This record gives sequence, structure tokens and C-alpha cells, in this order.
Amino acid sequence: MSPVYKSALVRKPGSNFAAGLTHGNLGLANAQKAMLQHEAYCDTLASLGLALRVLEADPEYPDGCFVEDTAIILDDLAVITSPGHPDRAGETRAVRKELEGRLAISTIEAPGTLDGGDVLRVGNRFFIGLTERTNQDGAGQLQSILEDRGMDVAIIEVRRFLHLKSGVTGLDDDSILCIEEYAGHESFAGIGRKLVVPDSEEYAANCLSVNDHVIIADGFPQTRSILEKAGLAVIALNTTEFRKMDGALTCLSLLFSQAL
Ligand code: CIR
Repeated sequence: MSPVYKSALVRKPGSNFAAGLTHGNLGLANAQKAMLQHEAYCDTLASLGLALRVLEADPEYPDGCFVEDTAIILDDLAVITSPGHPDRAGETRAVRKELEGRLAISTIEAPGTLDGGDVLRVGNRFFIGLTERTNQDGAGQLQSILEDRGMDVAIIEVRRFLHLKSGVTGLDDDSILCIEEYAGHESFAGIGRKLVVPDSEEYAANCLSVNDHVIIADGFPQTRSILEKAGLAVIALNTTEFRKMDGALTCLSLLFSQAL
């Protein structure tokens, strides 16, 4: 079964979007294009039945549209993260304010650091990546919170990517879409179905599974065909500007199983 979501929180990219953090060499991001791509993303979520809460951009945080990194949503609980890059630490304030009073709130505390892009949920299993953004302390704090709620947690050393979910994302309660390396990784041994993106399409491993549809980045035909052959309904969205800033599809929203 794939997760069913009723609402989403997103944050618009601002006019200084291109001033955000990136390791990439794909050229300067175009903020106007990013805004249009973000609108298309929001329209797609709305067309899949989600009610959207939209935060305005804050010029202090050019990476603010990557709202996934600021919280982990677990049913009625929001765990506010401790973002691993100091430039992004303050992004959690607006998200906390938005969720307080609607969900119970926990917080990852310093010296722990944790970005939501390092946290993958597949049914009742969670996988937490250790990266340049998420440290052992932050991962351990989240692990305790999740295990107290009966979840299984595995911690994975991530070598090649900014975030764990750059290389693996969930499709349903027992399926993932991933790069070759993760298909053979012992932490994912118990996952029933692993669809593997070709090496030439690694960026497409970050997909967003919402209400019986899989949203993928446009321009990855082999991945599209792998998903469609597996019987999944695919929607492809243009993410070129987010990719220039090391972002992809999951990064742009927090999803909720209840109305916010
Ligand atoms: C950053 O480096 O933090 C942003 N430019 C990209 C964050 C992407 N977030 C994600 O994959 N969850």
C-alpha cells in the first residue's frame, strides 16, 4: 500500500534562490524558472487531492523551499530538525510556528544535527543517513523518538550524496526506488521490491510517492519505463532549477496524513 496524504506544507522559492548552497556544476539557477517549477509541483500535489499550506519565501533563507529538511512528520508528531548547515538552521522557525498547535512537537537538539533529506520512511521502517548534514548524535535522537513509537530504525553511512534520499526513496510500504548500491545494501535486505534506476539516471532515484502516483523528475525515460512496467502511475515534473541547487522532489514538501 502506498501512503495516503491529505495535506502538504511547502515554501516558495524566493528571488535570491540562486544564492543557496550547492555542490553542483550545472550552472546558475534561475529563480523565475524555479518559481514556475514550484508552482507546477504545488498544482500536481493539489491535483492528487492534497490541501496545501504555502509559506512565503524569506530572503534570509535562499534554500528555504527545501522544506523537507526542517521536520520529520510521523502521523500526529512533527520532529523539528537541527539542520546540518549553519546557513539553514533558522529555517526551522517558520515551520515550527506553522505546525505548533496542529501537531505534537519534538526537537532534535544540538550538538545533534539532522536534515530531513536523510530520513526515509518505508512503512514502519525508517532509514537514517549519516552525511555531512546529519551526525550520529542527531540520528540517535531521532532513532529514540521513532523506536518509542514502535518503528524499526536503521542508520546508514552515506558516502556519495548530500542526503540519503538523493539515492533512495520509498514507493509504498514495502518498495523502494534506488541506485544500484542501495539495492544490494544490507540495510534494505528486508524490503520486498526494489526498483533500480540505471547509473545514467541516478538523479531520478529521488521520487515522491503520493496517493497512488509517483512523481519523478522529467528527462529520465528509463526510470519512467521501469516504474510504469511495475504498474505505477507516473507524473514527470521539470526540476532543472532545483537540481542546480542539489535539490529534488521530496525536498520540496512535508506531507501529512491529516488535514493541517
Ligand atoms: C542544501 O544544500 O541544503 C540545498 N541547496 C539543497 C537541499 C536539498 N534537500 C533535500 O534533498 N532534502
